[in-house]
Amino acid sequence: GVAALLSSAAYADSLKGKTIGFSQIGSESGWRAAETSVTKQQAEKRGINLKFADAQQKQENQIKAIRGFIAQGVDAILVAPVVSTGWDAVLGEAKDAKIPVILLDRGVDASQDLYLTSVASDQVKEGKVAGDWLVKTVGDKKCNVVELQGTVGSTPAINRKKGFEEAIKGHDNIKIVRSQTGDFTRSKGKEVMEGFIKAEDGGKNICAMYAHNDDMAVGGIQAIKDAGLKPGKDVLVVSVDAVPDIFKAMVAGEANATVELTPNMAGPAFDALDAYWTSKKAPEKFIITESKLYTPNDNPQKVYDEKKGLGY
Ligand code: GZL
Repeated sequence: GVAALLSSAAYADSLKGKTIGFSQIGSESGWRAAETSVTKQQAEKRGINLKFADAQQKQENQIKAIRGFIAQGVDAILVAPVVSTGWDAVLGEAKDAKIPVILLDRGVDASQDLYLTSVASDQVKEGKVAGDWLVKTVGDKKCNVVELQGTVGSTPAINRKKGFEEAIKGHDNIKIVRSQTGDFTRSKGKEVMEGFIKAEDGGKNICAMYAHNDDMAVGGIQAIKDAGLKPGKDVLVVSVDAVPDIFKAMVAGEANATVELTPNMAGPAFDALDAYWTSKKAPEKFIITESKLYTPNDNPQKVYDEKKGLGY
């Protein structure tokens, strides 16, 4: 109908018919799965021929996929880099092949001229927003925190830790007593939280669990319940992503706060490519997506219902 026609007309032709490779990390979390489905929807809308490669969270598979895209002579490459180091060589090969690379949702420690632009959230801010919420919630009450870190060496894990520590600095009543990676997955989050509870006298003196993503938080919530404790009450639960299942936990009174991360990193990436190909002008180097705090005061059932329809 006309609406569809108008919406497709909203996208410039410079992307139509182009072949773009997407090296995706894997499907370790609900958020990652949503990013994949949104990227495919965005490509479809723009008439882009998307070549998708799932790396099962292994950097060597991402590097292989990128080399494959270069060999195919794709027009552009999207990469969600699983860790921040080890990209210089392969990004250099893409540059030599004159194929623009756009980073999605995580950063790299490579020089900025090796990629056209990066679309990601301000992950230090995400950690800060989470920490500020905890500071506001506990006041000057003693609060021992256990932290479920994301994938070791990934920018979200590094930055979300940094931001949270900034927020609790100067509040000596709040202390991170245990911190370990749960690799952004539910199963590992549950396993690590079980270890924390065992190590912390059955979890009695654990006041809060800070997870770098909701999937690890959901796993941790199960471990808290298995230990006979009440998540959301005995142990406060704060995390990042705002995926549907954390709102389901909020409705059940088992989670307290999450910081939203949009799964639509590809939309701004494709728009930047379109601008670059149309105007020959390089887009801004860092496109930063919004971060918003959600708590049970924000009608979690309604948010759950809305998000459920967005490709999670
Ligand atoms: C953050 C993104 C993280 C999500 C996790 O930008 O890289 O990776 O927060 C996902 O859910 O595993």
